[in-house]
Amino acid sequence: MTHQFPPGFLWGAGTSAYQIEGSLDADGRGESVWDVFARRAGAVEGGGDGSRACDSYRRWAEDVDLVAELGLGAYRFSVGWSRVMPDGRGRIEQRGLDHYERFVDALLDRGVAPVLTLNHWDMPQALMADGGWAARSSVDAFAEYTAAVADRLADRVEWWITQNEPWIIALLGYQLGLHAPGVRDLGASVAAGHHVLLAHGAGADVLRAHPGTQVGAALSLFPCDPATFTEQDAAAAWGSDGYVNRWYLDPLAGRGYPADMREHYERALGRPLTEIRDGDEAAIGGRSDFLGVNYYTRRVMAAAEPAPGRPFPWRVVGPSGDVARTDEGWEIAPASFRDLLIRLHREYQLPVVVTENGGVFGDTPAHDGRVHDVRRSAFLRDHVEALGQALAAGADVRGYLHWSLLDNFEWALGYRPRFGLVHVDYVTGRRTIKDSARLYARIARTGALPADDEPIAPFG
Ligand code: IFM
Repeated sequence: MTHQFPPGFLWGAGTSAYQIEGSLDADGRGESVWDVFARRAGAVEGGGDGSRACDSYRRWAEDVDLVAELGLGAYRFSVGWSRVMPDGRGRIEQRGLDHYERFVDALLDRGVAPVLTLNHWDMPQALMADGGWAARSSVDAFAEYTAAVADRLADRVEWWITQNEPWIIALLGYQLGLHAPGVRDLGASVAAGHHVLLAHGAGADVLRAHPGTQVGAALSLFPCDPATFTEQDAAAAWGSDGYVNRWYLDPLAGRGYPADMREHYERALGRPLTEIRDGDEAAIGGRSDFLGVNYYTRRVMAAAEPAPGRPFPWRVVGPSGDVARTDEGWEIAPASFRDLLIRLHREYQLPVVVTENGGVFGDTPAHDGRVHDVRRSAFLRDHVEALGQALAAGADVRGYLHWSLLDNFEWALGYRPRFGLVHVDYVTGRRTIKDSARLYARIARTGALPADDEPIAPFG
């Protein structure tokens, strides 16, 4: 089936500051938690860091040209928090804001809608003196930072994403210690996740004072399926859904935290969740104009006894049999994407923007100088088709932002995984548009999927 997407549907691509910018010392930038974490021995595969990345802080005009050349209507990027508030609180670095103002103006000049993320994991290191997101003071710090960026840019940026992937911040940053700031403490992770959501509420309140802004948080959502038809595995899937999805969706939608997951946390920690105070849930809910959805794959779950390193009675077992996978081993599951979007519409009723979707496919330039990433093209096609099916079933989805515009620094995995529509040679900085980007340009221009056998013209 070929779906015709509605006029005005936002087709775009995304990146984030630490993953592409480099120039970590430019224009008075302060240290971020990732600067410090990446220096830890063994923290990043291959020992890389964001000091050069795609060199986008200097090559930003080239990136804007790429977005325009592909005919995309939207570009999602993040503001480097420590470029604007180098000390975490107080002093505002105007040179950082000048950079993003130039960047936003260049996008607007090209008819590209900026989608601005405020926190894509690069909290100023100075805020770690209090405990980072584990400390409640992070909420006020985030509101201060939001006000500084909004005062400069809210007159021209419509789409704002306060937080990127609260669960991943809590899980990898504070529970497992695999991302910055490298904390391994379940209690700290609950506090961090809660403060990230509270900060969404505080940031949204700041942005609402600026008319015409649309505010949302981007959640990493993983549909959770039981491995078998047993009641135990069904309960494991539901528990995992509480941990990964509902713990964030429910409070954002104004329902407060789900009671079943609160019990799981309280049992695992052996204490009540005192970090969630009276009035907090009311300060998180009802403040989102849209829900940002980052979708990559699903989780197949089985019941398991809690054990050291496994605080809850479930575990990820993965799909059985031979399934299609990306080069990172993630199952490619577009039907779960469709079902997720339909579920969100039925259960949460918030308009959705797909703020991330993509996969790792390691293709590099071939003998003809082009990148024939046929598997990314197939991935894109299948997910856009699933999105069309969700729209046809009534889901209120306003846009799709592919992850990522560029190959970039993939956090603890370093530079090996390539998520880009555009290949980046990290030695020269050279950008090469991949075949998948040509397909995507075609989709963005026509608002429909081309027939399977239609040749991919350059951009015409
Ligand atoms: O690269 C990341 C991004 O920063 C956040 N969402 C998931 C992507 C792929 O792992």
